[in-house]
Amino acid sequence: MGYTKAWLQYYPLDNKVRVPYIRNFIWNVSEETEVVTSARKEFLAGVASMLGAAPKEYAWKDREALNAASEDYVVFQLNQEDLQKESYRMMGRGNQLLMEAGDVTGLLYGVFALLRKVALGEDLSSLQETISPAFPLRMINHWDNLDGSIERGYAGRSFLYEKDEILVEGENEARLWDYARMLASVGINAVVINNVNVKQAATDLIAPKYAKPLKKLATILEAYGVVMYMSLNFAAPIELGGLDCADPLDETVIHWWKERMQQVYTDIPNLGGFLVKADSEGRPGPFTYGRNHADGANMLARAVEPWGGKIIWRCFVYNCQQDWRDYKTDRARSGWDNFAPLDGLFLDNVYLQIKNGPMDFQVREPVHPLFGSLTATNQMLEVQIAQEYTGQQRHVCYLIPQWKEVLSFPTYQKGGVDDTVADLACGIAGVGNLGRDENWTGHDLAAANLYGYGRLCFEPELSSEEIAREWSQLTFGTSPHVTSVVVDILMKSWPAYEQYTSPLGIGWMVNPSHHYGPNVEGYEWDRWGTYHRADWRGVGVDRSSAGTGYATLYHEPWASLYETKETCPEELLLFFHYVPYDFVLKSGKTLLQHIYDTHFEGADMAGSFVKMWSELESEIEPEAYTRTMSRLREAAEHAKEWRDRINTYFYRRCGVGDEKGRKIYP
Ligand code: GCV
Repeated sequence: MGYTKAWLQYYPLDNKVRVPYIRNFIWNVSEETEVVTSARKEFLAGVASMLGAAPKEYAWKDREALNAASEDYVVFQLNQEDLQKESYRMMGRGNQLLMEAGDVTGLLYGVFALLRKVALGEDLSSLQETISPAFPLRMINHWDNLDGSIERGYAGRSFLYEKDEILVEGENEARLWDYARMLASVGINAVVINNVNVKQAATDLIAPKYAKPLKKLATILEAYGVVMYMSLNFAAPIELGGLDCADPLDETVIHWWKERMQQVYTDIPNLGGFLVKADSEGRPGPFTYGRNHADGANMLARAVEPWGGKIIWRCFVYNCQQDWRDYKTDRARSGWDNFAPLDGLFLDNVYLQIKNGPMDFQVREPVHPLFGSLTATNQMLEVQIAQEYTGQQRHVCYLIPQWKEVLSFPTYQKGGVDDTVADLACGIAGVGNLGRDENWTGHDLAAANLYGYGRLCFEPELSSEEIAREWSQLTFGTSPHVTSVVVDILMKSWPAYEQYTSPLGIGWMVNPSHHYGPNVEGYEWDRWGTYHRADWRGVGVDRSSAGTGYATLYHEPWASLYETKETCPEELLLFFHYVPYDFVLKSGKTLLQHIYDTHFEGADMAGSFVKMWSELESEIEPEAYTRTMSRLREAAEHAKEWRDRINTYFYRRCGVGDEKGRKIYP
């Protein structure tokens, strides 16, 4: 099946606009790596597509002639002395634009940045900028299974696997090249290719049988500066190696991993390393053997260390067999309780991957308290681009503002100076939202999350609006009307989704298992530690020091602010406190009235997205227009379902109606 070019459209530019520099170029790069080839190919194709003619190449010695004829041109070259790896600098001077890069990957990023600026119609003549990525590790985590399914995938089946085969041949190969281009165009430099829940065939990815296609996949990605990683099964010594245990301190186990890694790295020398989900949701891990997570991670880290490999170890560890009657155990605490005491014990090539919040990618959560608590451990932030709890790519929910809030959160580890999550993290991982659908992401507007994720990892200071604007213009063209409508919908979407779903940070009011749609008590009596504790008087979880003590895991002033209902940021009120329905919020409304109002307003907003989009009918390519319209309509209806279920639930709980007399089903 065909697929779109997503944001790499490179629409032909208006002939009347004269774009300086890019018609002529000098490729003053002697290195001949695959990445250099990709960079050059991208420049040639991008310019040809936008200008209708390929750029003309000149030799270094032609500069004087070009200058004498006042012809403008771009010079591409490396400058490893002044620039860091993966960085680039663009300087417009007279008739010359000098594009320099710290290494070949920086050159590739520079080319994509230049093409982006041209496509956006930016003024190149006064360009003076040096850009370095904010985080060295900028990853996508695929949750793709080898049978072709995707855990929490909302855009069709996997384009990486089918029937336990890796799809690196024929038409599938072409798609992988385009995928690598998309990633590089926004600066993503690493990909974990399989689900963290490593089961069945996926355990064998480290066995010789997959070496050949894996090597090919790694080579395709590498040509675009993307390093391949894999998720591994901690119990592989048993399931693959036939040993009787996977104890990380057992000599036979240690030896088995070393040998396996030697083989894997001999086959795929450019492999970045491994991602591990251990002792989590039924996956095996060091706890089985009475060992801790530092024992487990370090054992693997030693095995990959000779090849410069990294072990990325997830902190998503909690008791998923909880009893709802147990008010002491708090799932929100578990990541901190398991990992904070191990700070400083991990080897240098271990990276702890920490979800943005302490629960699980809800529409609103506080920032994970491990950020700011670890002082001597490599930390990575994990966000979910896949919209598991945020509408499953059937609702529009632009998540860049959420991630920006997390990245700019001051942990106060160093008294509020240089201690935001962005300051402390050395990498970001985003759970991918891609699949085999024609538009890659199911909902056309969900591609803004993937695009924005990459842009944010590179330049976190970009605003959410800027990113939305860029994405809209690159995807749909530069019509100011289209851009303004698309940006408006995107910017309103997360607040609207938050309004019509579960209120004030409490989360979890979804249908169990598939997590789509409202079910207020769906998780209330279950074993997953996900309770909202609503009764006839109020709702929320007491996580103050009088409750589970979770609020105390933060540095001041957060600990004190979270401690009381009066000082807690209201968007997180029910996460931290059990609150009576008649509690008066800063707006002067009661909690109950706030719930009613936000649900009516949010659902209305979802309805207005349909109207806003309909204005674009004649301006957007028909298939994309129709696909998007059908999802916006579905979401608008579904938002009403959310509104009515939530409002009715609370009405039935306390018997107090809406002050404004709107319809609440009895
Ligand atoms: C890959 C949540 C999801 C699971 C996911 C898990 C994780 O619980 O619902 O599908 O498993 O997070 O992040 O490991």
